[in-house]
Amino acid sequence: MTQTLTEAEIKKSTKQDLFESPDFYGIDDLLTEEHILIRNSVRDFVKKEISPIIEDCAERNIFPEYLVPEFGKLGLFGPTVSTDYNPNGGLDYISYGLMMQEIERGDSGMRSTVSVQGSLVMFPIYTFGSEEQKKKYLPKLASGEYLGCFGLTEPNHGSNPSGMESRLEDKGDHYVLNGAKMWITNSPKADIAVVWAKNDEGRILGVIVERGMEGFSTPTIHDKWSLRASVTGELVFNDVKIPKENVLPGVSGLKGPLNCLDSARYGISWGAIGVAMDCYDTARRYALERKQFGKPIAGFQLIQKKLAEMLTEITKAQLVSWRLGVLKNEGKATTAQVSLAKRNNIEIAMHTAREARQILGGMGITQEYSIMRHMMNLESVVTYEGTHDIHLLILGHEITGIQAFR
Ligand code: TGC
Ligand code: FAD
Repeated sequence: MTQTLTEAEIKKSTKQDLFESPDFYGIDDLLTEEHILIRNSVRDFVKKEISPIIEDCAERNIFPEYLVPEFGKLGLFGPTVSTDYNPNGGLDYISYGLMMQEIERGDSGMRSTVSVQGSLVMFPIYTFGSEEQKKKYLPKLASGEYLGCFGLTEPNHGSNPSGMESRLEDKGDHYVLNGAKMWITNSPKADIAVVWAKNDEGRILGVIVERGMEGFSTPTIHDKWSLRASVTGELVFNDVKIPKENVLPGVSGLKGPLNCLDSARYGISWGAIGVAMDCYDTARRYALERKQFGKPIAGFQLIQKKLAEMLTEITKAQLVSWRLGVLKNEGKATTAQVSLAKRNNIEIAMHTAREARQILGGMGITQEYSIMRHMMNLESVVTYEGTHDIHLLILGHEITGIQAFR
């Protein structure tokens, strides 16, 4: 982790943050000095490197690719991976969550880049990969020299990945991969893809596909109104020869990709808090400055109701994600607990963004403020990594023991 702030600056910024970034229940007291240092370093980076360029990138639909090695230097990629493979690794899940919160406060698309690389590419290689695969790929992914992507969703199979049609045909010393993946974050720029496909027995395997393999292409999906600073594409496989050493040996079945999703969804629960904090902070400042009927609009009860409800929901979301982080550190977090956090925190972020936009009146729809960009981004965040309703059904299954998906 690059230390960009002095100790004195950390104390100062922490104090200011009580004002800028709500910590109404003193959650900072539950964090270690290292957590606060990490959080403030990423916050500082976002203020200096992301906030000044992000509206322009989103408007022009440009992925700021040059930031990928900077994210690597800051230690954002795979922070929970062991230091054997990631010099910036060895951190806990609270550290990871705080990083996601701060990056997504800047932009959900930037958090997407980071969480795909860490939770959906490095995590499966680290957890299910061979020693050779770990040594070959993890250090380059950690530094940002390589960018990765994760291929699960297909044109005909989104919420129901078990129906996937991509096939790995066993040819003795290698596999042949055919099929297509859709809606893949980072794909047009990725050096490698972790791809899930069925073998001859219909069992799901994970394979590492490298850019340049014959028959492999990554067309871009254009014209998104959401996550415009993140690049999204397809993965197309036409008789791609996959060496057997590129198969992840440690897992088979849907539990492979779903295990990765548990980690990424946890990070998103923190990221959504970052968005809500940014919207709340923007609305609060605006309400104190903007005057109507001879006084700041912050003095009207209806505006105070909106701000009070935002603060309440942000505080509840912070407590949920902090506790979930502790459970993850102890290896006790369940999929249903992760679903509750992802679902709840995105919902409160969407509500906070909508209310904040209203507090800004007409100004709320302009690019001068971040709120409309956040609102558009959240339409993807509420859909990917399991839709809002899929997470409700995961909770319904947990509560009743009855599966309502099929
Ligand atoms: P089901 O029968 O429930 O389970 C199949 C097998 O998987 C096991 N399992 C898990 N294992 C580990 N972790 C979990 N969270 C697990 N959940 C289930 C389960 O025990 C079983 O194992 P086995 O050994 O018996 O085979 O599966 P199902 O087919 O009924 O599906 C359940 C459902 C709908 C919840 C699941 O498929 C699901 O989560 N669907 C949503 C799909 C999704 O989230 N896609 C995300 C794609 S990646 C993405 O969006 C990245 S965006 C990144 C960014 O830009 O930030
Ligand atoms: P569908 O599955 O077709 O769902 C459509 C609607 O039907 C939803 O409202 C859903 O909740 C509902 N529905 C479906 N099944 C049921 C049911 N049983 N009961 C009730 N309602 C149901 N995927 C990857 O693999 N890798 C990536 O990197 C990635 N990045 C993405 C980036 C972006 C910007 C976006 C938008 C998506 C990304 N995805 C990625 C895909 C994402 O995970 C899927 O979009 C998501 O899982 C939903 O699948 P779908 O779009 O096919 O919708």
